[in-house]
Amino acid sequence: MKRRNLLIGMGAAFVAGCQKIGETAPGKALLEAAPNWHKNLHDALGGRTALAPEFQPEDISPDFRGNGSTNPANGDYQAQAAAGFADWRITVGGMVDNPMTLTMANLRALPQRTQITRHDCVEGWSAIGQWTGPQLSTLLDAANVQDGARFIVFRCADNLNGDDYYESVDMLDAYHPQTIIAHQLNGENLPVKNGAPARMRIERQLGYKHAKYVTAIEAVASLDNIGAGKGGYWEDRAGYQWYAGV
Ligand SMILES: Nc1nc2c(c(=O)[nH]1)N[C@H]1C(S)=C(S)[C@@H](COP(=O)(O)O)O[C@H]1N2
Ligand SMILES: [Mo]
Repeated sequence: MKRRNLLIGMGAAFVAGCQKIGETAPGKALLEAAPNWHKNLHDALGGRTALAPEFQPEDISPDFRGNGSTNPANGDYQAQAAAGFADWRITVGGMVDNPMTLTMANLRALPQRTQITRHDCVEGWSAIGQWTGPQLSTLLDAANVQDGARFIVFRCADNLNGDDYYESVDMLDAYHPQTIIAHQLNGENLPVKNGAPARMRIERQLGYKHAKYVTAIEAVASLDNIGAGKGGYWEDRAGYQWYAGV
């Protein structure tokens, strides 16, 4: 099913279209995925499909700091990094018709999007960077997400204080045009501190949603049995909101 077409259909007429979208079956499912007031408010304001602001090259921060995990020590990450991530694989699976396994060369061969955006961390810092990578929607369309799927889960290579980092978004953010799997920051391969070799950019969301060191992308119907069931590492651990719209 092509939820992307629904998004394109929403476009600028989103506010006026809210009711209409709510009447269609997939639209209703998307709106029902709203678990909290913040997301509902964002929906009501028509902000869900709007683009995040994009900036100019002169706005780029001289140093994009690393936060959270900045050099994963667990698993075989160090060996993979030493090999230039030649053996890195990203799987696309769960509720999809065509599960896929991608190399970094596969990711780079897809149509690319480059965007200069501001990253906002809840710890109280922001930075502007230029990110390049394929849109997540390209992969999801190729994998053909099944009708019952409501969320996309991102698995990460790092283990932080005993728990594997992971994150999740709903289909509106998954198919948002600025949601990309970035493999470049400011025109260079991603530094290890920023999530090498690939990390999510989900530009309508706060920093902790932008999963680094991505190893797997999974379509699921429910978040209940993943981690502690709250949809992400910080959501499980510290009660951060699952919907972190900016
Ligand atoms: N795998 C993984 N992804 C992660 C984190 C992490 O610790 N591990 N930290 C998150 C947080 S809180 C922020 S603010 C951003 C930081 O991205 P940066 O290191 O590129 O600044 O990554 C997010 N994604
Ligand atoms: Mo953060």
